[in-house]
Amino acid sequence: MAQEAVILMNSNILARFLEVAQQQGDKPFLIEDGHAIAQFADLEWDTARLGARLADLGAGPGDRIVVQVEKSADNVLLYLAAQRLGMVYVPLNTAYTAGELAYFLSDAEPTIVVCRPADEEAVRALAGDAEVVTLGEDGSGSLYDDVPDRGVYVAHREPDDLAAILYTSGTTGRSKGAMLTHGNLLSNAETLHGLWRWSSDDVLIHILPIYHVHGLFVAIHGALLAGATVLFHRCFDPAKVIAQFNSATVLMGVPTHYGRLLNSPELTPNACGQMRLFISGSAPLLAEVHDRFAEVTGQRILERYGMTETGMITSNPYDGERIAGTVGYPLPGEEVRVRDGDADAAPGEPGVLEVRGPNVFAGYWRNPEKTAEEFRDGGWFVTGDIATMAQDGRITLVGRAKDLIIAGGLNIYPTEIEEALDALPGVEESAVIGVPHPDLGEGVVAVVVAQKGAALDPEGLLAGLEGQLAKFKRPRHIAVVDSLPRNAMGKVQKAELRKVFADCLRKP
Ligand code: MLC
Ligand code: AMP
Repeated sequence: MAQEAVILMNSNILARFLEVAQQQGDKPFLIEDGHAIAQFADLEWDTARLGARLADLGAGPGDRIVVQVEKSADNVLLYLAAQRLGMVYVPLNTAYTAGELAYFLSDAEPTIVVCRPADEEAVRALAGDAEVVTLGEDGSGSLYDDVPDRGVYVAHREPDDLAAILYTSGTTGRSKGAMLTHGNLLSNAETLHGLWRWSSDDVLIHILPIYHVHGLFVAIHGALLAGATVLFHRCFDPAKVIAQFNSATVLMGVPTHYGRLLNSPELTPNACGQMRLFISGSAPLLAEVHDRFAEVTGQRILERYGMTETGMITSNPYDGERIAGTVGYPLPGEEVRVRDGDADAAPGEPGVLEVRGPNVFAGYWRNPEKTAEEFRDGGWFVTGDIATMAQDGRITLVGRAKDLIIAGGLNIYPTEIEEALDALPGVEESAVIGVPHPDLGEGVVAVVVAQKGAALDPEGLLAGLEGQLAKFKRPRHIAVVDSLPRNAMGKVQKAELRKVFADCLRKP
């Protein structure tokens, strides 16, 4: 009988990144303020030891690690070390309150929780049996207390094994954990690698948080797969970023970043130096911002569209025409359709955008009902975005079927805020809407009706929300009104409210 060679391909995304890292010699991976804070050559050993530390804490493949810490090189290494061990990485926005965290911990049931040193006591009270370790912005904290002088191998993972769970809110009920596999993450990273012409000569300016798809997967994965150096920023300072255009090649941001760059006197026609690619996504980029950026810099921003559940779905072309107000074409290897009921919408006609492909997530964590609701036969995922598809396949987003506000690239679900407001004393009901905001794109406005005899004021209501909701979700304007406009079916007419309050946040 012929001997068949069995080749065990490891689909762990870290295995791929380490292959690339090995070819980068002594090139820095992360640079902050001119200093190398992580090297490609060290990734193997650093992640091996940190992986051993996580193993010593009792974790193994498939176990969840919940991480709510400030952006730092150590945070990036922690993410990679978790992948090394085959763990499922669950990053959380640092703005989430203890109340929000309690839910994520009970849902994810992690083996390890990594939090900021200052939060340790509060997190321990919520973490049950999980091991709690701390990681400060400066690398302090108990995570590094007992890192052993031995490493762990890169765990073998199949393409369908989970690499991460990212929580994303829903229009109803609590946040859902989108389960992303090694196959999802690697396929999206490889597609974007080719499409956006990543190379090891690239230098990425990294200004995004690393608890979302955009900053962690699109940006960090893109650089790791290319062997590109990253200029690391913990917060966004337009002047500092513009000063790096001479030594960098790629920038990724949300529209708010581009608006702020444009408002910065340092952005001049000669400022763009070496830059070859400006990418925007996570929220609609106003055509006006796109055009002004092109006028000032001579560079057309490349707008792309994606979701937590799917990674990137469409992109304007690298070489072809980048048209303001459109999100370009479906990525290679992915299929997109625009549905009007059970049929495809005619070219140019609006419908709900659906996507399928290797990028589409494996479902919502421990929530088969929600998963079933969001998929159509044949594996099509329903995005909830309303789009048109031109004859040539170009996609334009024209609205949302989901009641969602996107402020500064962060998703905010009105229902969650309405529920919190309605639970406050004296509140009869409320409606939360998004209205134009010059810096954030959209801002949150709450329209509240008082119970009979109750006196409500906006300051009191805001104080009532304190500690319950992450700050970025809090209304920027609260109006107390006698009643909410309703249609014949009794449904609150939010479109009406959006008109009435359209100008209330125009001045930031
Ligand atoms: C901060 N604040 C916000 C806010 N960001 N409020 C509403 N919306 C936001 N996005 C509030 C804070 O709570 C704080 O309130 C005040 O504004 C100042 O905070 P800050 O930290 O100084 O803000 P700043 O640094 O200016 O942050 C703005 C920002 C940031 C745009 C740089 O929000 C950001 O990095 N956004 C990117 C989010 C992102 O990565 N999205 C990708 C999701 S993935 P107070 O009361 O304390 O003063 C995805 C898929 C895809 O969507 O396609 O990419
Ligand atoms: P999230 O659930 O945080 O991943 O956000 C995904 C949502 O952000 C999408 O469903 C879109 O509504 C929105 N989005 C992402 N990219 C764009 C874009 N380029 N233009 C408009 N909306 C976008």
